[in-house]
Amino acid sequence: MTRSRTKRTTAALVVLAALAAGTTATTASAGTTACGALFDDFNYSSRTDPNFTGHDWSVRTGAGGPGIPDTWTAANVSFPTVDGQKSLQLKATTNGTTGGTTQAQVQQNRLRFFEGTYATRFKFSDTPVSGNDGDHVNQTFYTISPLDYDWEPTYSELDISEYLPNGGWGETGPVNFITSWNTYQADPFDGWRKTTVRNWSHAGWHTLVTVVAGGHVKYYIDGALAADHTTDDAGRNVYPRRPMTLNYNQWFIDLDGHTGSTSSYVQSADWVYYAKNETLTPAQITTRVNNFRSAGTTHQDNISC
Ligand SMILES: [Ca+2]
Repeated sequence: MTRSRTKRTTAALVVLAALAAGTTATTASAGTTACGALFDDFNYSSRTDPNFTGHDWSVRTGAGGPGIPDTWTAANVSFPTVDGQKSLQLKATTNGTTGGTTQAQVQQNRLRFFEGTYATRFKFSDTPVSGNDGDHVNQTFYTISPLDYDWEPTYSELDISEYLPNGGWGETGPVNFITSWNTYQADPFDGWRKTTVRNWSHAGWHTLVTVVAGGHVKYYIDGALAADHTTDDAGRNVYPRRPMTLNYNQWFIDLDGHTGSTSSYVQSADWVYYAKNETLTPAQITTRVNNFRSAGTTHQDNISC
């Protein structure tokens, strides 16, 4: 239960901030027609590149969780070339103390991600780039809505990947949690959701595809179906019920695994794609991304509903 309490609380704050900025939520229903897509090859010079922020991305700073509170650090977001591909890279570091910890988060600001197909090419890391291994770091890609109040019935969240290379949340080895949410209460934490646990190493590059259509949330990793979620084990709907934001973050679920001086972990995303209200196969996603690249297109955003 410790697992999600801090996470949920803060994620909601982030989205509420987006709402306060004047975002308008829209609604959609199953079976609506396709209405555009977002593609980003993360071909930016830095986190302050005006094209990056101009494409409706923001870098989180300041207070709140999940993980170690108040450690969100803009400098931990960069755009290096990773294995030959310009990528969005998020770093998290810790020396085992709250004051010596930094975490990173990037998000699409507007609540416009709902039904359709999500995809990203993501590099998980099992080991730190410097320092001792063993920290309970969490490498993520997810969508989330506000929670307007405890047990709010339209709350929606898809944790497409929460990867803990050193375990945690009851696991002692590398584990990838895929979770679809119904709703929750923040304090004391209690929540309703469906989780698929993949307790083996996911180190390296993987293509994560999630299809949200017709009451099913289907999660694919490297083209293979990893989970098909409809309800939690008590029959409560975990299919999204409202538009969400799109997010990456890397954070520490606790500092219990730390030894030595500072350890640094990185996660990378080569590209992201979202086709609104459109059901695509992993192979179709690959074709579309290849077409963008053949055309020299590093970013396109024509989501129109
Ligand atoms: Ca790229």
